[in-house]
Formats: sequence, structure tokens, C-alpha cells
Amino acid sequence: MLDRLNDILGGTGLFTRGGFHCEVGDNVPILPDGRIARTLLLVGNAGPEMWRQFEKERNLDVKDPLDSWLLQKLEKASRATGAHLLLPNSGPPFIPLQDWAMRAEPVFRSPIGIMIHPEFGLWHVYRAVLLFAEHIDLPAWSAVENPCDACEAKPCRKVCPADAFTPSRFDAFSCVSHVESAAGRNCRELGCLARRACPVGRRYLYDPDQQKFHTEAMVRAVRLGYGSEDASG
Ligand code: B12
Ligand code: SF4
Ligand code: SF4
Repeated sequence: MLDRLNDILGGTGLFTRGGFHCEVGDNVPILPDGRIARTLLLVGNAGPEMWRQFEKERNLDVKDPLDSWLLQKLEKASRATGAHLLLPNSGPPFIPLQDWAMRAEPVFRSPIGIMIHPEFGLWHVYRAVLLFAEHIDLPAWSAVENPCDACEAKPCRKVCPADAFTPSRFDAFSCVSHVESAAGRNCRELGCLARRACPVGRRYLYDPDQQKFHTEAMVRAVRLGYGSEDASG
């Protein structure tokens, strides 16, 4: 099934990000037809590949261009595989996407809240959850070290000019106030300084216009209380 999904998503920059067999503590919702979901698969992207494909195909006339582009691709994949599609931003209440990611593949919560992947670093996002009533065989993955354990300097925690990372949460209003200010040009134009300070997965760094697009959408999400997939990048 993972190969089939990757074939369907071919050329989009989206790909499967692993999966797991659902257990009660995972809090996976019941399927619309009342059946229990037995398998959960994640789809996502890493680096600039998806962005570049989106740029070639984007429709300038819609309100949330990335959101609508993604929906086309993801609905096609879920229809073709008979899966029930959940989107990351549906909520509140939000689906526990980062908890599911830790069950699906080797990722860890970084000191700045975003999950770190041993290869992609902080430069990856989840775009869809696919739920199946069937038990689907999944490849085993072996345990890997959390890259943050070996990173003594932890530069991601030291460079935010707005002190937006508290020990337990992300202070979105501090972040956005800085990003919108004259002093926030670096974050506004080139993306989050804290994220860019991480040494892991640097070859997956986003393109500058990709960083800017997601940062602008994030500011809108915080200021207007309105989120879409455009804000997640
Ligand atoms: C709401 C939301 C936001 C809000 C955050 C509001 C806030 N104060 O936290 C806004 C719009 C500001 C935002 C911004 C961003 N987001 Co966001 N966001 C979400 C969303 C939809 C829900 C998160 C949530 O509140 N869950 C409910 C709570 C109860 O869950 P939680 O497990 O406690 O986790 C959240 C926080 O508590 C926090 N957190 C948990 N533990 C800790 C520990 C520390 C030390 C810190 C600092 C934070 C922290 O991190 C989570 C995200 O806010 C998720 C998707 C999802 N369904 O999970 C994406 C998601 C977390 N976001 C994502 C991304 C990429 C971003 C941005 C980097 C995008 C950008 N344009 O720059 C920024 C950076 C934020 C950051 N540094 O944490 C990705 C992360 C991917 C990954 N690799 O892990 C997700 C998973 C979406 C996705 N499609 O993949 N986001
Ligand atoms: S800078 Fe270091 S601690 Fe921070 S996310 Fe990257 S590897 Fe982890
Ligand atoms: S975008 Fe800038 S202000 Fe916001 S969290 Fe990142 S470094 Fe801090």
C-alpha cells in the first residue's frame, strides 16, 4: 500500500511518512461508516520539492492556494486507496498529529516544539492522515538516536529575538509581534531564525519564497484566528 500511495503521489513532492496499527490510546476517530480504523498512514513533504511543484501548478485566484492544491492531490490519493482522509488543521480540537507522527516514523519533539527527523531535520511537515478499516502490513523501522540528544549547543533555543519558546509552549503572539516589526525583517523575509539555526538536515532547507509564504500565512493565522495548510510549512 505504501508503494501504491507513493506512485499515486508521484511528481507532487508528497510521500508517505510511515504509519501504525491503531490502538485504543492513540485516540484515532471512528470511521464515518462506524467501523474502527485499524491502520493509520501519514503523508507529508520535506525540503523544497513539493513547494516547487506547487509553484508550477498554483492557482492564483483562490484564497488559500496551497490548501486547495493539496486537497486535490490528497483527495485523489484517498479515493484511489479507499482511505478516510483527515487534514492536519481540522479542529479545534486538533488531531494529535505529532503524537501520531512519533508512532509512525522516527521523529522526536525538538526544544522548539516542531518534530525533528534524523534526515530532514526540522524541514518537513505532515499533510494528511489516511485511515483504513483494514490491517495493512507496514515495514518495520529500527530505533534511531534523537539528533537533539547529541546537540549540546542547542542553538534553536538561543536565537529567537522574541523569546517565543517558553519551556512548555510556543508564544505565538510574541513571535508574530516581532515578525511584523521593523526588527523582524530577517524572520519575515527568510523564515524562523530558530529553525534555521538547527544544524540537522540542512540540505532540506526551504527555498526563501517558500519560507516567506508560510511565515505570512502563519501571521494571518495568529492575527485572524484563521488557519489553513498555507500556514504549515
Ligand atoms: C495550531 C497550530 C499552530 C499555531 C500554534 C499556536 C501555539 N501557541 O502553539 C500557529 C499558527 C502559531 C502555528 C505555527 C507554526 N506551526 Co503549527 N500547528 C498547529 C496545529 C494545527 C495544532 C497544534 C496544537 O495546538 N495542538 C493541540 C495541542 C494541545 O497539542 P500539543 O501536542 O500540545 O502541541 C502543540 C503545542 O503545545 C506545542 N508544543 C508541545 N510541546 C511543546 C514543547 C515546547 C518546548 C514548545 C516550545 C512547544 C510545544 O507544539 C505543538 C504546536 O503548537 C498543528 C497540527 C496538529 N493537528 O497538531 C500544526 C503543526 C504543529 N504546525 C506545524 C508547523 C510546521 C508550524 C510552523 C513552523 C509553520 C510556520 N509557518 O512557520 C509554525 C511554528 C510554530 C512552533 N515553533 O511551534 C507542523 C509541525 C511539523 C513538524 N515537523 O512537527 C504541524 C504538525 C502541522 C503539520 N501540518 O505538520 N501552528
Ligand atoms: S538545534 Fe540542536 S537541539 Fe535544536 S532542534 Fe536542532 S538538533 Fe535539536
Ligand atoms: S519566527 Fe522569529 S520571532 Fe518567531 S519564533 Fe522564529 S525566531 Fe522567534
